[in-house]
Amino acid sequence: ESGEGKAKAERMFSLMDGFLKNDPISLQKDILDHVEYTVARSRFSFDDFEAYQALSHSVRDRLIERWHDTHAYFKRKDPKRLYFLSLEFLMGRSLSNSAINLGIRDQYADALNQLGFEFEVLAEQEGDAAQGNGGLARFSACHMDSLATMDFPAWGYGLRYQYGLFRQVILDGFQHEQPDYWLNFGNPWETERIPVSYAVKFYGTVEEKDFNGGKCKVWVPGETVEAVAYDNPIPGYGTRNTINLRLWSAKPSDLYDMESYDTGDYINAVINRQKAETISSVLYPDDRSYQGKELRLKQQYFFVSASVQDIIRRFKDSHNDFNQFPEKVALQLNDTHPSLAIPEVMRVLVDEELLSWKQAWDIVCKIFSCTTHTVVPEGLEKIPVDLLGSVLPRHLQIIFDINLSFVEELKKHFGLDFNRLSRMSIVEEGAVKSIRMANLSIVCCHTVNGVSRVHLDILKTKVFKDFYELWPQKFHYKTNGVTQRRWLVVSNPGLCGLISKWLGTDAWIRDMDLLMGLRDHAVDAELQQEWKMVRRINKIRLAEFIEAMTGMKVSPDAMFDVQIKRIHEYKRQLLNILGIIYRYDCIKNMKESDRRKVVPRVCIIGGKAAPGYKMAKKIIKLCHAVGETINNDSDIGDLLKLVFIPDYNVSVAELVIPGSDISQHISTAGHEASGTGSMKFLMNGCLLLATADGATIEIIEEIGEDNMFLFGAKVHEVPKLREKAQNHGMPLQFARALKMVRDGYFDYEDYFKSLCDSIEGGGDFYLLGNDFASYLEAQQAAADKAFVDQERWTKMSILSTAGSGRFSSDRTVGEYAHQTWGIEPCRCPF
Ligand code: GPV
Repeated sequence: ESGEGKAKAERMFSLMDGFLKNDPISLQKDILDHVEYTVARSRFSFDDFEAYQALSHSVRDRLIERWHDTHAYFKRKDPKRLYFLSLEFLMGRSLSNSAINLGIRDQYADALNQLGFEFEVLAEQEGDAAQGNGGLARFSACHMDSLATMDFPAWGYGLRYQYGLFRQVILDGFQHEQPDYWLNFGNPWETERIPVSYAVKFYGTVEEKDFNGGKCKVWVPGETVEAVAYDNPIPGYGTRNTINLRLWSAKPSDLYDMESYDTGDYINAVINRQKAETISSVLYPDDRSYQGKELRLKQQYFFVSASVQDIIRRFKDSHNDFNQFPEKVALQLNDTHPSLAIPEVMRVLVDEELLSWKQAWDIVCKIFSCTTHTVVPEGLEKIPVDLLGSVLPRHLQIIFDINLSFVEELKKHFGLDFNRLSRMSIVEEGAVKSIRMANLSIVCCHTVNGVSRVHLDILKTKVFKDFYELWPQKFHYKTNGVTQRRWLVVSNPGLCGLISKWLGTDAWIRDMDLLMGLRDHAVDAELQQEWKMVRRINKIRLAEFIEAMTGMKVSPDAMFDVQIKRIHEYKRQLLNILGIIYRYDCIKNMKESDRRKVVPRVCIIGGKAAPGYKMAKKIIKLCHAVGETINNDSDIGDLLKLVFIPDYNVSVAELVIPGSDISQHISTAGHEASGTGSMKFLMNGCLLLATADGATIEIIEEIGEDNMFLFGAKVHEVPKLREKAQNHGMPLQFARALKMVRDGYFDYEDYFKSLCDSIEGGGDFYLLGNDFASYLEAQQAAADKAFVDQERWTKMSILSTAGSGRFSSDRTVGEYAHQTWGIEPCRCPF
């Protein structure tokens, strides 16, 4: 650095007066300054929402300091960086999480107290950032937290949707979708980076130009849209490292449509420009169903192109040889949604950086890896060739070229096995010729990761069998995890305090394996007593929430039995509801003496159905109809309640999970790739009622079968049982519960007919009938009996938490870093 530059920097630093201080007076002054100057309210009069705004700006200032230092440090050290590309991030609220990760939550709470405010109350003011659908999107969010905490030099990239996942409103028991215009109330966590913007091209033609004695391709676009960066700081816990989640927003481009200004129709030209913004306006709310929509394709490319330009610009800032690219860059694709990054990198390297095809291909093969989250081939994305050719003409050519050499390689390896060639080809011939994005990803990624052990088995033997035979070394699994910062520290402070007290340290917040130490105290009467107390307080909080949301009073003495997740036939919420109907019917027909032995139960169900998913919507209605009958039946009283929690999201989960006694993870074996909800419940000492599917199989290994309630067919039994289900009738209890629905016991029998038909008459694809008896057994014998023995129950609960260490996303991210990305921690000094 020049002497002049250094002098200037020193002068600026002396003016800054060092970093922001965290003593109560400084924090109070800071908050009040933000009230006055940022929120523009008088410091003598502001409400909870304004206090929340000022508070979050104050937290954000501290995040920005660390963010700057982290990035300056990364720049100086120049380690290999990971870029995590995902179309969905389900971040939820940021305030508590940020304050806790910065290590200053309690200082803020004190400072606020003296101003007459309560930290928790202000935290409740924040909206839920729902830029994603479900598990896949929460996976991205948990990974960001772990990447930051473990000091990895990583960036997240995504789209900044103006409308997040729809709000679920229930009217007369039916789901209605309302737009989630979450930015209405401002978003203090993001920073718009006006200078960081890139032009993204669409449509047009590809021309050949002479270049240096050869030919090169030039894409002449028909439309150009500007991508502007919005940065969201992600603080690690117990470290200064604060990484970045960069989300792109679409703006009209200056280059846009110059000609139309000459036509004299100025007003329409401006209105048309505005349409550019629709690209990032709304999140698609259907998880795992691909519809070949043009807007969705444009979203995917928009996000990918801006991210790739940004990554290459950063690389070129300090490097001039692309051969070093793979030593400095790893690109992780979250499912196939961002897989257009592959032809995009090829295009930039070949057409713009003028590398040879072979050079570019060698680089591409070294930098990409992906995670796949599905088990069903129907869930795989396919883009019609006509659509891709029109929106991205150059990318289609590149994909065809990649496929050409791939098919040559296949012929060498397998000979002229045409069936196999046509199954494996990136291009699907057929009524609608399309591009198989999964095949493209597998061909170009050096590693394909499944999300649990059994998931990888299914990929190897079914979904990607052909590819596994060709490249067995490419296929791996990293069992999912979730971050204990959000799912314990933020959401269950009571239990956290207890864990730290009994372990004698809070180091488990960065090292979850330490939780095993709780095993030694599982039968300690004192811990058991404290454990029960904390759990009871959480149940009371949940009961209050239920009353506020639904008007229903439930007793915290009852057993809280919870199933919260997206509504899907394979997740079998219907099995749960039919079980509840059966239980209701039993109680109704009981002698008074038997009733006294019934463990009162509150069944809680929550989740959204994709707006176009008819069966899922019927399941929501059935839940309400059954609840209506049961909850108003004076014969039943408090013995059984059924509550549907509307608008399930991350913040609701944070409240419900710590207050649950048992939770249900009851997918038909072989259908849930991993499941991550189960892990959050496990950490919080909630017992699992589950099938041996996805990650549950590995949970069993950690905590033992005795500490949970297992039931149902196993993965390998399912195909045979499916054949049998065609020929055999239903078990009696099952048929009886179903008949009540059919016969209109809960009204709406016409509406529910197709739901009943989907499981009766040999079509019981998800094997509800088959698993029903063992489901009831697990529910009654195990869960009811165990609950009565509170000592045993509490022991199981403690052992659940104690055995949850493996399911921290820190473990998962560590495995990815080491085995897939080849990155090392880069810890910014304090
Ligand atoms: I594919 N998942 C999801 O949330 N949305 C999708 O579109 C697809 C998968 C989920 C899986 O269903 C879960 O089993 C898994 O735990 C989660 O992704 C994270 O891997």
